[in-house]
Amino acid sequence: MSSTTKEPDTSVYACGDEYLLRPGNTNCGGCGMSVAFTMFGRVLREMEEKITLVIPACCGIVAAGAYPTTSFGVPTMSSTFGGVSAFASGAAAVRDINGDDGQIVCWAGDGGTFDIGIASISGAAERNDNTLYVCYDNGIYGNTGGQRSSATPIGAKTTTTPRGKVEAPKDIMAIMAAHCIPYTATLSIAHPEDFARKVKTAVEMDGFRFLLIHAPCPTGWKSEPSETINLVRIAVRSGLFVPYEVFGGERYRINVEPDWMDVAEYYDRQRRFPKGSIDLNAIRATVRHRYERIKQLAQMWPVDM
Ligand SMILES: Cc1ncc(C[n+]2csc(CCOP(=O)(O)OP(=O)(O)O)c2C)c(N)n1
Ligand code: SF4
Ligand SMILES: [Mg+2]
Repeated sequence: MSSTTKEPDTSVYACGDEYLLRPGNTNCGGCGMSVAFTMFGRVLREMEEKITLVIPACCGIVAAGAYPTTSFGVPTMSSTFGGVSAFASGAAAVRDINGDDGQIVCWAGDGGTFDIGIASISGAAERNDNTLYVCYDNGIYGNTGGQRSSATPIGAKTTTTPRGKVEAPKDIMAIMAAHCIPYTATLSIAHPEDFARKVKTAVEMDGFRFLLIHAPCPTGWKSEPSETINLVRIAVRSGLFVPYEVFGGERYRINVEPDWMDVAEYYDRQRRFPKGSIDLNAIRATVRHRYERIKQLAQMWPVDM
């Protein structure tokens, strides 16, 4: 071993591994969830924070691989969809009884969060159970071949919306903030410093914390794997995805302002929006309205008061 080789810090990741998500996993090329996982793991490693993962059915748990090998460098529990937060709350209770430290992290997709797990998530949030919930939102049931979820954007063609989805996505941030939990935030993998700061902010707090990550799925979005970061960057620039944070359910802060690049740039780079399935002018208006609403909340109830 050369003198420059870094010894793995076995106190951080139980397997003594450098990685939260190891290379050689089965995720698709350009998978936004994989990028987010790696970024998330680096921040926790830097903070020397121990992690136990709780992952329901989703691409996140498929990435674990087949027993006895695994792509995860930390202890990982595979949960049912409906019980994801209940599993995590139980693990957190055991951690506390044993006097252990570290984070119990739920890592779940939009299907598991917006739709199927919402009851147990709401219960844990209402009790303010001491867990960190991370939802990677690819706006689709990716693992099962691309069905719609309630996070799927208007106009997107999925296997269950062959002509394009009609309904607008559920506002999960508003739902979680309404639980008055200590911290609720949106994260973009195109803004690594803001991403890292928010993970640190969440980790340094106790109680139920909720992070929502915009995570392109090239397979479901019919986008080029090399476009993943560009897509999330355009989403922020155009106001489609607003990086913001909410403290205690009432103090708001926008972290990256849009420069109002045209939203068409976002839609043109994906082949999941059939011709005529979207009205770009209506989307532009909705995006402005949503941004103005968050902005007003941030002006009325700023973080630094
Ligand atoms: C109660 C229940 N309903 C449905 C399924 C089938 N199922 C497995 S993964 C999945 C999609 C998950 O979507 P999401 O949470 O968004 O994660 P992604 O696959 O996109 O990573 C579904 C519907 C299941 N395992 N359990
Ligand atoms: S289907 Fe989508 S979310 Fe799942 S591993 Fe592939 S790119 Fe990632
Ligand atoms: Mg999904």
